[in-house]
Amino acid sequence: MIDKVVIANRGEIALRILRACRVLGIRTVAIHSVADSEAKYVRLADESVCIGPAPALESYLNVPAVISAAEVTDATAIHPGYGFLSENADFAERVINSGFIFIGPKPETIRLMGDKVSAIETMKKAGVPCVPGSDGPLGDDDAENLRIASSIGYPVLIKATAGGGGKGMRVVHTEAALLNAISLTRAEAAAAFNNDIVYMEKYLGNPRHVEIQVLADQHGNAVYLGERDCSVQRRHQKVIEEAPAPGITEKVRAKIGERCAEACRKIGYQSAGTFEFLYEDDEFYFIEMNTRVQVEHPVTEMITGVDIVTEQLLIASGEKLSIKQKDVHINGHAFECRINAEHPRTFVPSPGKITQYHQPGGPGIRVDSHIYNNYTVPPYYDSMIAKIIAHGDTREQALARMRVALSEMYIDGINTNIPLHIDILNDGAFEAGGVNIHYLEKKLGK
Ligand code: MV4
Repeated sequence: MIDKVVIANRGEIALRILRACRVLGIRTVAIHSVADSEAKYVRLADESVCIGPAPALESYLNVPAVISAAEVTDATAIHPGYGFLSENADFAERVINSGFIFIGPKPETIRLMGDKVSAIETMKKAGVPCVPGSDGPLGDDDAENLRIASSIGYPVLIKATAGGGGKGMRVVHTEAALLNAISLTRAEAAAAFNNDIVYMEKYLGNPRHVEIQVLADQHGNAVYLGERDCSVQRRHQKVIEEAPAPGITEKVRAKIGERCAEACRKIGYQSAGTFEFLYEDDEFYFIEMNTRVQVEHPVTEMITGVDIVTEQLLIASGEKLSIKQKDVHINGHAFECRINAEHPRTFVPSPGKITQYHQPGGPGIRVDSHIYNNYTVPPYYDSMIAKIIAHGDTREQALARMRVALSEMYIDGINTNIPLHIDILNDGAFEAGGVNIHYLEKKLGK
């Protein structure tokens, strides 16, 4: 059993992991940069280690420093949270080779899913529906690439195998533009990722981003916890997520969910994971798998009652999943609004001192945040400072509760995107449900 965990992250997720550990009676080590010395979760942890200066490359991304912190505190395991080193297979491998438990999937699974071509190939073989595409890397044969594109049908998308999250993609509308687009995407991928492998997919014009949450243990058990709709995004940063996804029936959920759970069993997946799909014209198309706990995991926790971070800790300890598929029931609806320290219209980051903070509350409201009165938001990291999660019996009730929560949340001293959230929640298209990935950028553009 894990008895001491190094929390290799910061901000709200560090606090989230800390709370899960404390409930299980697991001791905690907070590691932090110089910029996060005053953080609340650092004070709450049993021990803390300053691992370096403010820039993430010298602290949260510094592999030897993170592993040394586990060594000097005699920890059992390392939880990477999201971002930073969470999907770095080499890091996971070094954690394990140093004698610690990595709270996540096996390094080879992280590596497999980090390479999009191998992830898609694996999932296709495991019975998960994928986007029609090149089924593997594109070669140097121009005639062959033109043939692949015309058999898929234009528009097509050229993607870097090492990309993901929106980096290294190019839409191609005509045959005349194909070969140049492949060369350009290859060159960009080589420069950005040191990997020039690219592949081709049918370009879906107006999809929704719907993802399936899974949990899998080390004993071959896997469950799906339903889906989340994360279509409200700007420049590949999600802004609002909800679960369940509007319009997805129990039958459709069971069908795609079971495909994902079965794929986990087939590939020996362990820990929490997310299958990312594009959803268009009532069909799911797999695009990527995330091998970490995600920012938006709370909406799934609210509608299923399953504590995903606790399950990660238990799975990493070698325990069997505490739930079977028949125990998973979707109860009501939940939204998450990501509160960022940024200007609500220009999106310019707004770090600085929070001079007054009032946290919303009431039935169905959960706030995951590390901020407090007089906390200073450092300028070095992601601008997300809080997540408001609102649950209700119905989508309408959850939405009404979220509106009240947003109106109660008062943050003075810095700019936040709370006004943007209020605006989206009062927008007819969002209220109706089922907006696609272009919704927010279109709304902001006009
Ligand atoms: C696509 C797509 C349309 N067709 N693939 C963007 C990030 C990466 N995770 C995959 N992405 C996309 N892949 C095909 N075949 C459109 C996007 C996309 C997108 C996907 C999810 C959420 C937001 C997005 C915003 C722009 C483009």
